[in-house]
Amino acid sequence: MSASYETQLARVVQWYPGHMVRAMRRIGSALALVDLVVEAVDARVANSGTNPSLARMIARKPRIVALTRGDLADPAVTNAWIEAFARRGLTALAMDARRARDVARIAKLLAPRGRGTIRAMVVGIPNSGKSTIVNALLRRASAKSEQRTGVTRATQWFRLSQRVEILDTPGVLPPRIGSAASQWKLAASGAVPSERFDPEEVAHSLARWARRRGLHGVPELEAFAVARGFVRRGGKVDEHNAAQSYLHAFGGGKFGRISLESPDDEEAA
Ligand SMILES: Nc1nc2c(ncn2[C@@H]2O[C@H](COP(=O)(O)OP(=O)(O)OP(=O)(O)O)[C@@H](O)[C@H]2O)c(=O)[nH]1
Ligand SMILES: [Mg+2]
Repeated sequence: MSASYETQLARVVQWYPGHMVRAMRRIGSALALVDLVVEAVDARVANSGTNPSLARMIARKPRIVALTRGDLADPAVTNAWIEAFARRGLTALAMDARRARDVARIAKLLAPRGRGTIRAMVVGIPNSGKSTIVNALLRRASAKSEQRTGVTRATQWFRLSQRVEILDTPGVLPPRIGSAASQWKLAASGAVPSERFDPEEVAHSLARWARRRGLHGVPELEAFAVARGFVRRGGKVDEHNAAQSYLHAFGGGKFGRISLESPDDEEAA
């Protein structure tokens, strides 16, 4: 990977909009009210998909990790993550956050004990499935949830039952995203708004990463473009639109169940 590519991608992905600053403040002030924090982490990027500043903020609260998109991740790698979190004293639950049956394990932890009200808060990076978890717990689509990132802009309380309440919060990325590898992985997993990165660079990074690992389900971008008919008059490949479609296919699991990070990754690229 060339240095210019890294600096270029870094410039694009390193941005920290004001609404994330405000979200961090709101999360901080709501923290005193909650008994449990649910951190939504995309199982495919269970390292880059965590936010160290958020983790520091919630460190003193009882918390669990909801490994969302378990249906899209490699099940063996997800199990390795669950063990890795356990070694750090954290309970991680793998789930398809859209399924009420999967999130029921979170609901169990929210059973009221004694007389008071139980309050939980769902936090995580953008697009990690926070509102989806809330909706699955409610068994109805109340919290706005969409495929694009940055949908939830304000914190919002929902009542799960008479004495259980849950707070949905906006996604917050770390102020600095560590390595170039973390940057393309976060972009490929949908945590970064599509207008903030070049889909061709990210698609090529994903293809190169898969090639090095011998993951044959992940095609080269050019082959994908030709197979899907992204060819302009004159035979030139329309790489930009092909790359968007490529990332969409990856996000929908069309290339297989793939985890971009595992706990025993030595080199993150
Ligand atoms: N396949 C799959 N899709 C999921 C899962 N969890 C969430 N999604 C999808 O991911 C997209 C984003 O989910 P949201 O719940 O809106 O994510 P969020 O964390 O609330 O996002 P922001 O509010 O933008 O920070 C939606 O299209 C969901 O349907 C999951 O476990 N599996
Ligand atoms: Mg949301």
